[in-house]
Amino acid sequence: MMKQLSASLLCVLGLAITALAQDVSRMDKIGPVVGLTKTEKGVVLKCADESQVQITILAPDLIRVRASFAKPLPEKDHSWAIAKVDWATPRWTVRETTDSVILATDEVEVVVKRSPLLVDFRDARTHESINADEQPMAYDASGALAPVQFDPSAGRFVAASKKLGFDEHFYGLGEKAARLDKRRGFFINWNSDTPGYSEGKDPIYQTIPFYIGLNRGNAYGIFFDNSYRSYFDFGRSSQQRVWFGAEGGELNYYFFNGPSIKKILNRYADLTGHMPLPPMWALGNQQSRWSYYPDTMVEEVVRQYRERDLPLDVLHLDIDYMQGYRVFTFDPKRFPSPKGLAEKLGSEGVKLVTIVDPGVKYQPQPPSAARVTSPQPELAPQDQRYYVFDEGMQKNYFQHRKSGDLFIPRVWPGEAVFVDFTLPDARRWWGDLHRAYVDNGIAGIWNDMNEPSDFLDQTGKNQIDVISNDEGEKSTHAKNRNVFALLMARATYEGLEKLRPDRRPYVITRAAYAGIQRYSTMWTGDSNSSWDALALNIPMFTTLGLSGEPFVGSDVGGFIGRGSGELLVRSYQVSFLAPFCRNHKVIDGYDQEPWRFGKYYEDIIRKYLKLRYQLLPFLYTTLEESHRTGVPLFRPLLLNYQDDPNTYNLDDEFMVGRDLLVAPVLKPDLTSRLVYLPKGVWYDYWTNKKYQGGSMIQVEAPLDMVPMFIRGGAIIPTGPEMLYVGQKRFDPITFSIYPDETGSASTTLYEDDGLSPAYKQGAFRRSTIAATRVGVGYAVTLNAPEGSYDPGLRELRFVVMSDRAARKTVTVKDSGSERKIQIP
Ligand code: MIG
Repeated sequence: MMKQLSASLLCVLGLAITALAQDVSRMDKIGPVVGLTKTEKGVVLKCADESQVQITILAPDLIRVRASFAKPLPEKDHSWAIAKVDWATPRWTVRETTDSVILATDEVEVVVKRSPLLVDFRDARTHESINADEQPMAYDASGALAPVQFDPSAGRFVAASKKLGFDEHFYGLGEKAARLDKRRGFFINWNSDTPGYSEGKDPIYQTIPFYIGLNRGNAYGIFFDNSYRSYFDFGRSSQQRVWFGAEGGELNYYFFNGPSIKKILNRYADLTGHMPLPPMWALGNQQSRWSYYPDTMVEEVVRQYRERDLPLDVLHLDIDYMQGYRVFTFDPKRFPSPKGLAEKLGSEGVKLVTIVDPGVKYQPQPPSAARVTSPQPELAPQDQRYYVFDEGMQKNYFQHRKSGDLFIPRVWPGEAVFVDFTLPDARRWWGDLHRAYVDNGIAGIWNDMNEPSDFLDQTGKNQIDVISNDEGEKSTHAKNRNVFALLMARATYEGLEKLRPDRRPYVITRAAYAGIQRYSTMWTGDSNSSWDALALNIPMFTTLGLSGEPFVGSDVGGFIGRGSGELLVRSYQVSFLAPFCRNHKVIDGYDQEPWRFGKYYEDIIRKYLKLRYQLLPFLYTTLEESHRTGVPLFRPLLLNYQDDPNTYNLDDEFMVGRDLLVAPVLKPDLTSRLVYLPKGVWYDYWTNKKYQGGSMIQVEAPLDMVPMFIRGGAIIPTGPEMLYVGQKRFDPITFSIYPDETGSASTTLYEDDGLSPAYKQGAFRRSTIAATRVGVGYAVTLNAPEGSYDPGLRELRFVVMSDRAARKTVTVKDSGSERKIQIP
């Protein structure tokens, strides 16, 4: 029965996709090149059919292609995703042959064949093709694609097709409920509220139209910066073609030259923005529930955590803290003194994060109704008048339909309105409203429902005629849906930054568009409490990392459905090393806090949470690397071992940074599993047993143990055990040395105040540590650190882990200057 059902489902799906793909290959093609204008940064090609193609050289490894069909390129050139537009033009050349126009940088050669117009990105040195058009760029001139077109008024379907390599692999594309390698996959981007999604559900919450192709070990990237509903086909409908397209807008994409994935991620971060460092406590353990209320319940949860000796940094308040789901208010009965509560929890080392949805309760009142006159409007009764609605109406910041009617979706408060976040003034206003939280000691903001979700209609059809100002363009939902969350997060981040300039903002979002990392961290929405959903964590986190979003996590234990102690423990064994580690559960779900299944499970969970806190110096160092380089903390093996094809499809293991490899158990009742270790020396974290990598090994994995390995050549810095970030200083710091074949190991340690934005001005300390074997002992060099931050005098311990029996520890005082340490 199930088999039949899924077979027929597949059939229907297959048909739909084939039809779509055929349409793309039958689409109208851009005309041949008939003229060329050279500009300072590239060329504009004129085509026989009045189309234009602009090729812009941004960096030796970054080239932009922009095409308009049957008309000139528009003057306006704006994207919410792009962080950097002022690129210093690198050295480049252009030459023409009878059949081609060839642009070249030191790295890439862009060969544009004139007729038919085909773009081929080649290696400038070898002249080998890296990524080439399979067909000319295409558009839907006749509107024949109407059945898939969401908003016919939005414009025409535009698409590009690329040759598909026989052994080419695809990564990225943001938040997809799919495995790591996207080869043969077909995906749609249209931000959608999809509770209880499972593998294959598409689209889900986010749109990151950026992917990485990996062909014979060499990688390139493509960022199709188009916020309309978009499509990516990695060889699902054709053996020879990859295509991507969108239901409107421009064909506008960026080509990133590798060959290393890390280099591409670095450039992608330059283009769409680097993730700023969140406060260090964001790496602490977090707990949530839909919903904890009243205040005494919140206190009880924290009390339980402390009584049970479980680390905790953050507690989330879900929608029921508000007065009738009115954002920027507190229910005066449930939370009479949010400030008092924040202070109380603060003394236990726990911060509060409140959820903020985009839906502002629609609350028109007769003019006679009393105004909110309380000095703290967010705490005044709001049933007479609701200050947020009143102000937004008065300032005309809410979205309207084309007809001029106010757009009134239905969300948690019932009838509601949405802010037009494309308006800079509206963003500033929304940001300022967060005073209601900041003044009450709320430490961070959780943005939910920002697809934006509408209970009346989740497809977006009911919003299709909603207009956004969009820099004066007054465009429709078809263009603005996918950037709504990005702009809301931006308003939130910029608001927090302004209200509390000496603190790093902490924002977490469900929906997103490319560039979101500049403003917010994320979690993967309403997952299931199931083994399948747990297994999906790894490809989802690593894929998000490969899409420019380093700070990721999911509801630990799963959000919807019935969990178990075993599932919760295994879930922590994945998430205790994810940037975002938060247990969360749906309103009608069974309780899921770490102690809810009994002491046996609680004890194991405690062990992993404590280990997370001990690893903070290592995790924070790796997070700072993500901020600086765009290379994520939570990595697929292929990111560190790009030349090893055994890693290309591997998504039941992950790495943290370069040095830690984790192979969690993702199925019930298992007490051992196979683990792939890449070439090199590896140490079992628990037993210190040494392995030679390059093969699969079978390892024990009883419930209290997650298989974990340290790369030979690594030094792992750890701190003391703690219950919350800031409870103790990082004193001592222990450097565990895991020598490679040659007896060497090295690392860096990044530190700063963990709270303020001063690190951007150089208030950090980066230390490099290297160890080499000398006779039977080790010589350790601690280089003079970089940066102006001074963590104060403390102890540094050095332990060589090569041989557990003969392990030696040397402790020195950290003086902040160059040191040579001998380990006998
Ligand atoms: O319609 O705020 O993904 O984490 O608990 C559901 C209530 C709205 C969805 C979020 C979930 C949150 C819930 N929200």
